[in-house]
Formats: sequence, structure tokens, C-alpha cells
Amino acid sequence: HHQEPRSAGIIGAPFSRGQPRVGVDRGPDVIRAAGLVHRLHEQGCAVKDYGNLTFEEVVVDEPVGAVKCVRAVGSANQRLSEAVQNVKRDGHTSVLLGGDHSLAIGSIHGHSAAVGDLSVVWVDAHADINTPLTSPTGNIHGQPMSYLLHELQSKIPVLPNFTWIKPCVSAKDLVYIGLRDVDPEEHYILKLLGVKVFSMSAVDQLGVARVMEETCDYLSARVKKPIHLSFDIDAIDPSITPATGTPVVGGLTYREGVYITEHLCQTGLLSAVDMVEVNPLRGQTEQEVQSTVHTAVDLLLGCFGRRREGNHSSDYILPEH
Ligand code: 6HN
Ligand code: MN
Ligand code: MN
Ligand code: MN
Repeated sequence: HHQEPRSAGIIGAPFSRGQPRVGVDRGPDVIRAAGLVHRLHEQGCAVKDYGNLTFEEVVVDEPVGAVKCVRAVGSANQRLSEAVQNVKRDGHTSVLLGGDHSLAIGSIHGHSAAVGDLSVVWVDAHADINTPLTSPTGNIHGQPMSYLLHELQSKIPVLPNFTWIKPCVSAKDLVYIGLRDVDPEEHYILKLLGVKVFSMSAVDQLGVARVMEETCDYLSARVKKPIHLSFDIDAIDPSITPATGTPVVGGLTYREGVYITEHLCQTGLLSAVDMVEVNPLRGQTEQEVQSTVHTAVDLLLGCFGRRREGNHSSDYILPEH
């Protein structure tokens, strides 16, 4: 079978205000420095790098209730949403390099604004579905899905710089993979909305191949919608990707992570990808940082057609002597 030629439109979002640790804003540049663009080209993928976004400097950003940096996060995501809409209108698969996971608000919003109804595959140790009122930390990177889901809108208070957000995802169009650190309030929400979850227990029980088969069967049961993959690097086990802000033991292996991206690529429906929470300042050694960054790159290559069996272009001709 033949795949359509792919093209990636890369957006860097050096943004960290959805959580308190410095360094995650360096994610886009370290992922590029590891050769992402070159390696995508090498595997026959067209690439346009749209560069890094710049963000409004929000000087006064007092907590709203318990929620921190509301205005900065709202404003940054509004810019990101516009940027993703641009990339989609140019015909690319959108690639967001974060930055922290609060950026999923703008990325998914912009994707949906450009293409309509989406499926969302959220690969993460965490569910990131706290509402502003259930959040135990006030960090917005633990809340993005709550702002995006139609079903939670009555639970979301009005927040400064958040009024542009239109909920655009239905609970039935969301699948989680890799969960292993879910707050009790989040667990209640997941059960209340009947969200499809493949926790690490399910990965252990079923194996990653069946998890992906069931994920795609579930999402394509009605109509085949474009897929938004939101990949938090902390989904992978911290023995492989330690340079991240909220590591949790017992995660996906490198191979399970790559398999997820290969499988989603082969659906032909992958339309936008987030690679978030890579924080080079959280590595204890250079080796820890490199392992984390190289894994992020390999996951992205998997999203754009890299196969571990090898690849060759369809017009390749063996040299004659
Ligand atoms: N992430 N559930 C915790 C919270 O603060 O709401 C942790 C969130 C982690 C978020 O890793 O993107
Ligand atoms: Mn063929
Ligand atoms: Mn996480
Ligand atoms: Mn996350």
C-alpha cells in the first residue's frame, strides 16, 4: 500500500507558565538541535519550520482562585491556536514542539478550528483533565482537557484571557494511553464522562499492539476523524526520558512509545502532533538529557512514516554497474 506524501509544519512554543519548573521552554530548541528537521527530510518528509512563537509579556498575573498564570497561559494559547490554524491551512500535519502541556489548549483548539471534529489520542502518565476547581496544584498543564471538552463546560469558571476558547472535543472522541498518576477528582471525571482509558495496567494486560488496535477501532467506529496526538514525554518511563518536570515510574518503554506513533501514522489520519514537557534542565546528566531528547525525536519520526523494518522511497532504482 502507498501512503500520501507527508509534510510537517513545525511550530516551536518556548512556553513554561503552565507549570512552575524552569527549562521546559527550551524544549523546541533542543529537539531541533537533535536534528529533527534533517531527519524528517532524510526519510522523505517535506518540512516547513515556522520557527518559535513569541509570547505576550504578562507582568501582573495574580492567581485566579488556585489557578496560576492564567493570563499568560490564555494569551500564549490564543497565539498558538492561530499558528496551528495557519499550518493546517497550508496543508501540513501540524507539529507543536513544547513547552509544557497547557499548550494542548491552543494546539487542539486551532487544529479543530481548521479541520472540524477531531479524535484526540492523549499519551501521558497524567490525565491533565483537572478543572480549575479540582486542580490540586493550580498548574494549568494539569488541566488542558477540561477546557476543551464539551461535557465539562458547565464546570469551568470564566477566566481572564480564556474567553476565546471554544470547547471542541467530545468525550467519546478522546482516548488516553499510559496513565499511572491520576488525581481522584480526575478519576471521577473520567468515569463520569465514560472516557476510554488505556492505563499502564491495560498496556500490561493487553500489550501495546492490542491497545492500538482497540484505540483505532474505538475512534473510527462512527466516522473517521482527523487524529490529534498529544504526546507528553513523561508517558515514557523515566529510565529513558528522565528530563521532564513530573516523571512517574512505571511508564511505557521506548518500543511501546514508538509503536504507538507508527500505528497512528499508518492510519493515514494523523493530522496534528504535540511533543511536550521535554525539559533539558531536569536531566541530572547530559546523557539523561540526550536520551530524553532523542526519544522525543524518534517518536516524531514514527509519526511521519519511519518504520523500524527500514524505509525506501517509491522511486528508488538499484544502481547498475
Ligand atoms: N503534565 N495531576 C497533577 C496536576 O497538577 O494537576 C499533575 C499534572 C501533570 C501535568 O504532566 O502535563
Ligand atoms: Mn507499494
Ligand atoms: Mn504528564
Ligand atoms: Mn501532560
